[in-house]
Amino acid sequence: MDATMVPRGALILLEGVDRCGKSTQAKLLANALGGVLQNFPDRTTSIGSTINAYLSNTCEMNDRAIHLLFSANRWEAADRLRENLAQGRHVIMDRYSYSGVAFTAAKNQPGLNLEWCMQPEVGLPKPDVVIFLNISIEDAAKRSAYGEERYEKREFQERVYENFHRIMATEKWHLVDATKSIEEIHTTIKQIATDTIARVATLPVEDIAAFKQ
Ligand code: Z5A
Ligand code: MG
Repeated sequence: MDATMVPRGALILLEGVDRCGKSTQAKLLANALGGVLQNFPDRTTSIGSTINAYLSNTCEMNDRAIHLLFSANRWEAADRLRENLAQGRHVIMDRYSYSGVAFTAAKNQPGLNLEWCMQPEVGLPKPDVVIFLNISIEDAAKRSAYGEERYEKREFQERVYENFHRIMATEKWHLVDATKSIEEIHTTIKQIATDTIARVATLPVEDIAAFKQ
């Protein structure tokens, strides 16, 4: 590596079911690493505001159309993600493509299987590491009552949980026990992140991976 070049940043993803603690841990990790925090859906964009309207049940939408909007919401952030990584900044993501796939496929509609749901993600930056905060729906539901948003229903959440576990059977994710204390989980996650940062620092910037067919 050229001495003037900065090592590239790491793309770190936190995934998991509702209430597992993603947002809590993503904030803590971003602070600890001095990294950039990126939530999905990003409700601050115009696509994000349509997603917000859908999630809060103020509009209806075709299942495929909303799925593609969730994906478009990632595509509109993709250049910025790559730029941050190239400039040596670590990006910590709170949900990403796998939430997109696990939630839409949980609708159990004909043709909306995991494979179809993953197609619009092809070409997006692939996380360097996926940290899955593992907790049962039963334990997660004890943290606070489900709210009013569209997917916040127990039976639906059970299917999302199963989908996440189907996806992870084909990927190398880090499974972290999300029933531990916030501090214990943070320590575990920080170690995984630190190892990942060291691993990717030697890779050329052009090597930022993308989801493949
Ligand atoms: N969605 C989709 O359909 N397609 C997509 O492509 C994407 C998303 C990206 C909105 O997501 C919805 O969009 C979501 C998936 C769908 N649907 N649902 N349902 P969101 O990310 O905006 O959702 P959220 O409002 O942030 O909630 P969340 O993600 O479910 O929560 P969380 O971030 O995992 O948990 P938290 O806010 O950090 O913590 C929850 C509570 O537990 C809180 O009171 C904490 O203080 C407490 N907590 C956290 N950690 C612990 C521990 N370790 N012990 C005890 N208590 C804890
Ligand atoms: Mg959250």
